[in-house]
Amino acid sequence: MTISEYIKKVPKAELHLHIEGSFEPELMFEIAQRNKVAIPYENVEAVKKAYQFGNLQDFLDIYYAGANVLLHEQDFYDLTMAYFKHCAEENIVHAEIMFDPQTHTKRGVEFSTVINGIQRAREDAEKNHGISSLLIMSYLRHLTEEDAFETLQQSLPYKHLIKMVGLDSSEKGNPPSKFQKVFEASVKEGYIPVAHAGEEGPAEYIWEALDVLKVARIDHGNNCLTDSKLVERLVAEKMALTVCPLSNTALRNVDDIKNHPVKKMLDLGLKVTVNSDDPAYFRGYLTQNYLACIEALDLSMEEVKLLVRNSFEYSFLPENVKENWI
Ligand code: ES4
Ligand code: ZN
Repeated sequence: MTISEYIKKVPKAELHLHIEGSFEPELMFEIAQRNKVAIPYENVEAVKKAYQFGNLQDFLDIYYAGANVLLHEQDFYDLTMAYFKHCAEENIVHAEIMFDPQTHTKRGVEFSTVINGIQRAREDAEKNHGISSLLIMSYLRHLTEEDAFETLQQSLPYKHLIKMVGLDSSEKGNPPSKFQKVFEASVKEGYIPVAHAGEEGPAEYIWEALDVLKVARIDHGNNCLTDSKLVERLVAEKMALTVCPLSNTALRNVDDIKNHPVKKMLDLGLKVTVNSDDPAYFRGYLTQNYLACIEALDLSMEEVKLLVRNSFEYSFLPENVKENWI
C-alpha cells in the first residue's frame, strides 16, 4: 500500500476543527435562502473567489460574515452533520470540535439554539456512522474577558455536553493572560483548557498559555520554533500541538507547503498532530492536509503512522477507548 492509500483508509482523529469553518458555500447559500438572509455574494463561485486571505484577520472577517446566516437549531444541525459526512468519507472516527458561541449570541441567537443543533448532529453521527466527538467551547479573544465570563455562565446548563474550553480569533494583541480569570473559573467548572497560541502571535504567548492558562494542549504552536527553551519544555512535558498545514499556507503564516515545519517539529520530538482548522475556507479536509504534507515534505510511512497515532494519543478520549485505536 502506498502512503497516500494508507492515509486515506486508516482510522484517524481530528483535534482542531472549527465547526463554523466547515461551512461550505453551497450550504451557506441554501441556509441564507431559507432564512431569507442576504449575503454579499452573487453565487457560490463568487464566495469561493473571496476566499483569498492575506492574514488571519482577513479570514476572520469573512468567517464571521458567513456565520451570519445561521439562525435556527436546524441550521447548526445541518452545518455539523455536513462535517460528520466528510468524517465518514475520510474514516475520521473521532473529532474534537470547536464552536464559538459568541459568534452567534452576539447576533441574538440563543446559546441553547447553537448547542442543541450541534448536539443532535453529534448523537446522529455516533448512532449512524459510529463517529465519536467532543466539544470545545472557544472564547473569542478579541472580545473582553467579561464577555467570556458571560459565555461561561450561559454554558453551565450544558456542561455535561462540553469537554473543553478554548481560545480563538485574533491572536496578536490579545495574549492568553487576558483570559486568566475566566480560564480559572472554567477549570473549576470541570472544563479542560486548551488555547490557540503561536499561530500568528509570538512564542511568548505559548509560554503564557502554559503558565497562565495551564492548557492541556496547544492549538497551532508553530512559533515555538523561534525559542529553543520553549521547544525543550514542550518536548519534556509531551505537550501536544494541533498543527494545521493548509490553514498555515492559506493565511500566509507559512509561505509554501514545501516549507511547512511539521516534519522539523517531528524531528525535534514535539507531539504534533495534523488537522484541518477551517476546511471549507482553506480548501482541504483532514486527508488533504496529510496528503499535502506527504507530497511536499516527503514524509515516510513511519512519520505518517506517528502522526495518526498522536491524533488518538493526544485526544481527550478516555484511556480505555484510546487503546482501541492505538
Ligand atoms: C481560526 Cl485559523 C484560526 N485562528 C484563530 N481563530 C480561529 N477561528 C477560526 N479559525
Ligand atoms: Zn483554529
